[in-house]
Amino acid sequence: MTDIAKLAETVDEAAQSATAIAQLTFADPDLSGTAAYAIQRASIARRLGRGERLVGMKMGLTSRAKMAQVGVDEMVWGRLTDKMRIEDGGAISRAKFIHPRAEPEIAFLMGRRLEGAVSPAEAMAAVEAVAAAIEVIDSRYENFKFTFPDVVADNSSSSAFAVGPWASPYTDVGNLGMVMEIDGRAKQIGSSAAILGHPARSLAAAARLLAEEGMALEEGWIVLAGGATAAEPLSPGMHVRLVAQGLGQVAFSVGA
Ligand code: OOG
Ligand code: MG
Repeated sequence: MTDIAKLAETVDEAAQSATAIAQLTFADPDLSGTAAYAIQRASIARRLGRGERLVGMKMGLTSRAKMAQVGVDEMVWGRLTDKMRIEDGGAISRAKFIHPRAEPEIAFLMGRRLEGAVSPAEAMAAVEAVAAAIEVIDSRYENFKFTFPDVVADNSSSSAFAVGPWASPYTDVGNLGMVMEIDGRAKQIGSSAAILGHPARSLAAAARLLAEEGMALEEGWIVLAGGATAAEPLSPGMHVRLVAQGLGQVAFSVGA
């Protein structure tokens, strides 16, 4: 029997103390996806118990580049809390992370609740605004290595995110050029089309996957569609900026 509460404590403490842990599947090779999502739920419940607020969710492994970088080829999702939010133009402290990486994303702001099986067009009709976003992922596992159940239990590596200015929901986000710069130099160049062919597909998938856990995308939530390119490792002193065609930019810096 998988001890959900114990493993939730393990991943939560690893995140809080920025200390890498061994993959859960080393000790429990049969860890199921269902148990992994239960661990994620319980670990985030611990955060909510400390006063954090659930503000949305993020989709992960929705592009080929991302799947290839981490060697997992199934979509995952994770929960976002208010404490993970980086103000646009703000800073993070490198010391609070284990081995952080940044990736370019598209964010959706939900204008109303969205639940279950919906088409991408139906999903977009529930969106109030869209924006360029950068997610900071930080796997709690040693060497940033994991299997599907490992990463799901670890809240799909969610650790921080910055969202740029919100734009009209009628902005066509289907094929926008995305350039992620570090210290003014382009490091990752891609298109939002890399996200399942269209980020709206990721939003529809989010509603479907959440329904499997008895959840819905709630009004006011932020949803990240997933990295359009591979992620870039972060070090102190770096300035990270994403420029997304038609959406503008979002940036943050990395302190010690
Ligand atoms: C897993 C999380 C993936 C994305 O946007 O694809 C993710 C990871 O790469 O650590 O956030
Ligand atoms: Mg991501």
